[in-house]
Amino acid sequence: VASSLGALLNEKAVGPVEDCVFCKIIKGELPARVVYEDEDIIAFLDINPAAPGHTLVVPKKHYKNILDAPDEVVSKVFLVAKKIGKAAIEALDAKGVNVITNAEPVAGQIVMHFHVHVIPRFKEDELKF
Ligand code: D5M
Repeated sequence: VASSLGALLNEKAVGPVEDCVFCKIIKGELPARVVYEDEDIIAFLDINPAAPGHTLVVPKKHYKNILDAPDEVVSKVFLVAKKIGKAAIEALDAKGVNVITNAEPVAGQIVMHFHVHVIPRFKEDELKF
């Protein structure tokens, strides 16, 4: 009981967060160009793409960022990111991908719902990360 109680108290997921733009997309209250969806994860095109096909991979449960999310959620998100990276190479003829996540505003996090960026890279696209 102690360990399950401890686990419950450490559970950082919260219900849909009002004013969270990604929670709204997940609830279908805001449009998104969805490229992948399963029970736990949704992935959609970034509204402000750094490169064509720039995709965000997002857990459906709200966690603030990678530091707050349980390991299983982090694993699932990155496995989907890998799948999307491979799809970008196949479908868009990208030559590589950046897979990145920002945690906390000081690191550039703007949307406070955990997400991973998959950014297809093309020869000589001159992006800097
Ligand atoms: O990146 C947050 C990212 O989220 C940023 O690249 C823009 C993107 N964004 C914000 N609102 C939307 C909507 N409505 N659809 C799609 N993409 C969106 P961060 O890592 O927090 O700096």
